[in-house]
Amino acid sequence: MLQTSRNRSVHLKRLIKSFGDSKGKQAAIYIEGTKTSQRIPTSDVDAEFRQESNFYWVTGCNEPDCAALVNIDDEQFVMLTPDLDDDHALWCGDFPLPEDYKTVLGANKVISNKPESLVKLVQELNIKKLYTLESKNDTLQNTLKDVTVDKSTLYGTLRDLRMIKLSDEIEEMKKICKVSADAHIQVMRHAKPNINEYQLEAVFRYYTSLQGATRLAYSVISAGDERGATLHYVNNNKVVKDGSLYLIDAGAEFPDSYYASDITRTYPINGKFTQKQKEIYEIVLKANKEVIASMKPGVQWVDMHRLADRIITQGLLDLNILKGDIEELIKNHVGGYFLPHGLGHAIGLDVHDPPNRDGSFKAINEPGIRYLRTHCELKEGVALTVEPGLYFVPRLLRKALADPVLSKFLNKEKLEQYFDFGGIRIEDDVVVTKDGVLVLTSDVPKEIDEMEAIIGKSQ
Ligand SMILES: [Mn+2]
Repeated sequence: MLQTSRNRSVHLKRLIKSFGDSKGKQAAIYIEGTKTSQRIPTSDVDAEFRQESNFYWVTGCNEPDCAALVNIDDEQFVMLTPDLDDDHALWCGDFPLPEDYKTVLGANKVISNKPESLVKLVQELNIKKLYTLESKNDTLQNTLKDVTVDKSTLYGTLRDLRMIKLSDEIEEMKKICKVSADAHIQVMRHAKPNINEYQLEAVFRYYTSLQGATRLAYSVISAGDERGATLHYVNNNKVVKDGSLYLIDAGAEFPDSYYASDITRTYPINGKFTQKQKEIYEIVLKANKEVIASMKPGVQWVDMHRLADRIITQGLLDLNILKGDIEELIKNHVGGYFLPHGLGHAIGLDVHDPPNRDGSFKAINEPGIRYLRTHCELKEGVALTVEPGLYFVPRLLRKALADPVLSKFLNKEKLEQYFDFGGIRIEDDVVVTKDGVLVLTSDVPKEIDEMEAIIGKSQ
């Protein structure tokens, strides 16, 4: 059922303000929520409903099959809601009435969510331009023949607004991060040699569900042995061998407030780091901690990626896995073969909060950093993941070894000893404050001795 969201009216005001240039020009914002659907089109099983995040951010509405229109001229907010009947209530329970959308969500008007109702509304309000989002099934321009439908502006506007979290949103993020953090500790306690990856995934799901966070923010990556080097491994069905590393990347979300958590820890499944594991782990830990200590308003996120890349490159140089001059290694992007993904991404209502996919920054076409999903300058309220990693991906490394330039920097004999090592990633979620960051996931241990004290030791 509908819930009051304190952010909702503030979000709506910020959105309208962003379209200030369109005031007095008969323009409106139109946004659709998630429609109910079947899991498979021919089946009789409903797909799990999850509200579209932009729609939720603007309206605070977590009901299916709704849409909203915001008239920029007079700031009126109209909800379009599904026509539900007693039959619907019989199977699915009670549903909100038009009055509820007004009193709980602050809608000025509530109409039926049908194409003809939208056409009538747009005519009544004399709207000439509609800002909306791209959607797969969009027949809006055909429905509204006399209206200019702009599908490109709203995405970037909402992305930039959603980038800055208000205090209520930070509170929501703290809550979900705490739940996920506690579950990560439980996973550590349940770890033991020869356990299956799905059993540890189940521990995470169990402990987050127990706290009401019955949904995952993304598919769990539960990876033992060399599978930790597969960045988005989701099979989670193999036994984790004694002596190997275990990587778990998992975050839950609450089913009605949606904010995501995204945490990764990597540790030996048997609870004791070998010297070899320790050496690599400490490099990643250093990158994680130094980035977090360097983050504050005004800092460029791209520079933080470069800082992590430098720490990892230097670490591999110190271990004699790489050779040569550090500046030469950096210039040739050798680190990108070991940290082949971006340092982190915006997080909020979505685990990957809207990335800059609309060409608002020029991607840097270099190994690793090309996958950075955002190029923001840090500002108070920006929430990001910090997730440096160090992976030994044989496929990638064989390519580097065969490259006449890169191979000069690689100590082949030493490197080959790591081909079955897997990968290490340490991921925390942070929010930028006035002069630094608040780490939302600090409850999950990441120091070697702290983890060794917990792994395999159920309470
Ligand atoms: Mn992440």
